Amino acid sequence: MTGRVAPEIMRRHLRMYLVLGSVNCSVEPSLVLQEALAGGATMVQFREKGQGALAGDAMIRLARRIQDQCRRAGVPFIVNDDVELALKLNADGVHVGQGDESAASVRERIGNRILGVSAHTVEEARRAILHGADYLGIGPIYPTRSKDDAKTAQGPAILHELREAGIHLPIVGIGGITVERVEEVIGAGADGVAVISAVTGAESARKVVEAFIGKIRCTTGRIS
Ligand code: 3NM
Repeated sequence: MTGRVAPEIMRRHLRMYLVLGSVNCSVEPSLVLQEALAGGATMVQFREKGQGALAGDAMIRLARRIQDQCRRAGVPFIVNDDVELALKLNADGVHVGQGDESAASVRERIGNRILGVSAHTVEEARRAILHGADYLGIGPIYPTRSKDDAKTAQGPAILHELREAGIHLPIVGIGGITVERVEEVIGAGADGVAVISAVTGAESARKVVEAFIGKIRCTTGRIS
């Protein structure tokens, strides 16, 4: 890699960001992913967390399979939290929360790979930027059942507040986002949506992702 990802490229990657792990899928995660990629998912995060999450070799095998699918589809593969795993697999990036290793130390370890940081306030967002984040994950925007330790939903207003405070870094909203809520989330200042259950729980992941993409295109087209 030659340098840090440019913000304009980052914004495009964030448009329809699928987050998934085996815990979120009632069928093989690779099948869900195949459908989602066919529908046009723009970036993928491997997040193997929660009750019944895989560990050890089984977890690494799944991560490699997902990475391989992302590579074929030409979309970035991001690893949640686990910097060791990201480096071992030569992933495109890492996403860390506030409770994980400090973003500054992650940046040092991952070089120019993509660094995403979860933030819940303007202060956390500013610190993440100083520490070298390429994008911010802001959530939960709406109530979610996909994260055990999720904070209280803040609503899209937090996105607006961050933009009003002069934060221009690419932002993705996360938590309870459905196709019907895209307009509100993008309209409040996010560049894209990060989604688990609306896609992994759908009868057709492909159709839902296509619907997300259609809605995002039409909303961003109206804004920019
Ligand atoms: N992080 P769903 S909310 C992984 O607020 C994650 O930082 C969140 O899943 C945060 O789309 C969340 O099913 C879960 O609500 C998102």
